[in-house]
Amino acid sequence: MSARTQSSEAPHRAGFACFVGRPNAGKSTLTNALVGQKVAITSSRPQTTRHTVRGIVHRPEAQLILVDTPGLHKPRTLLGERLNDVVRTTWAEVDVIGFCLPADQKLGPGDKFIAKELAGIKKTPKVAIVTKTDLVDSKRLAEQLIAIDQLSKELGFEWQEIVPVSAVGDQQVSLLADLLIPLLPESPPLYPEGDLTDEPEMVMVAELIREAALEGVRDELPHSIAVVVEEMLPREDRPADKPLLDIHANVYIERPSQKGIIIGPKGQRLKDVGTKSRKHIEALLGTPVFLDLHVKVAKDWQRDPKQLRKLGF
Ligand SMILES: Nc1nc2c(ncn2[C@@H]2O[C@H](COP(=O)(O)OP(=O)(O)OP(=O)(O)O)[C@@H](O)[C@H]2O)c(=O)[nH]1
Ligand SMILES: [Mg+2]
Repeated sequence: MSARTQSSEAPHRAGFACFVGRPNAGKSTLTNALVGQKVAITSSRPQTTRHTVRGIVHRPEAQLILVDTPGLHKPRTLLGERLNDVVRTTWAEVDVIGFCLPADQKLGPGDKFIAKELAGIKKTPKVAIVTKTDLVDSKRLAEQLIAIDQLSKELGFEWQEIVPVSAVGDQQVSLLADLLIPLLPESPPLYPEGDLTDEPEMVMVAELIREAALEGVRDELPHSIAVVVEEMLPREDRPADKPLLDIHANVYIERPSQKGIIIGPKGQRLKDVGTKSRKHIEALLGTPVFLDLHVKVAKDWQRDPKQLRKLGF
């Protein structure tokens, strides 16, 4: 940590740092670890994040607003193209770009492609973040650090920092914040004290349902799932000390043949998704919830502009 950030006379800083990288690189897990609370859903399936999610880190001397983005990938659908556009718009607007590269995978064409695009954004400092360091030994980590340094040199720019972190092992996570903060502009706080995200509750609820629905599904199905909360209403006629919130949500899939998998034998799978997500929703909202889930087909929604609009993309 530099003397400047420790000094009580240091000016207050506030600004935006985005996390970009390939799908599954650990961007959302890192965002949650820095914020200290789950603001973005995560999963072992690639392309989990589908919109930018802001997570806010509060320090006495700074407010660091993290912008978690969808993984940048070779698009195969209109949804994929839209997600990539979101990433490119985001990195053009932030104060610092954090490029996440998993320690347990050698740099691939996907990483190089992203680095090349980043090289073109001259004005914004770029920090390379080596994620998932708990999965590798120190020799492998050293090789990765060298490869990442080499990559920027080949492309004619320098990383402001190269930081190895483990969000799961809680290693160097707060150091990363220490290194990002000096790269933010001088500014008063941009969000009220205590706010951890600006995600609307309805969106967070839908995401928690999608996260539960993603668990255990394979192949194309994770990509086919979308969730929309239709209504959240306090149940009438409940005593003040025993409130209940009724939540009605639709789980969309793309083909009638996928319906059976999502619902499961005798509806058990959908029931499990409901039970699991309800726990997280109740923790988020701080109130008991009755969750009503319906599975609907939105035919080929990932490729259909009209359906995408309906689903909020
Ligand atoms: N061992 C280990 N696993 C991690 C770490 N960070 C993330 N993961 C795992 O990596 C997988 C992907 O994590 P996400 O945070 O969803 O990745 P992402 O980059 O946000 O992925 P997209 O939203 O699809 O672009 C999940 O299974 C995480 O549990 C880490 O520090 N250590
Ligand atoms: Mg993500």
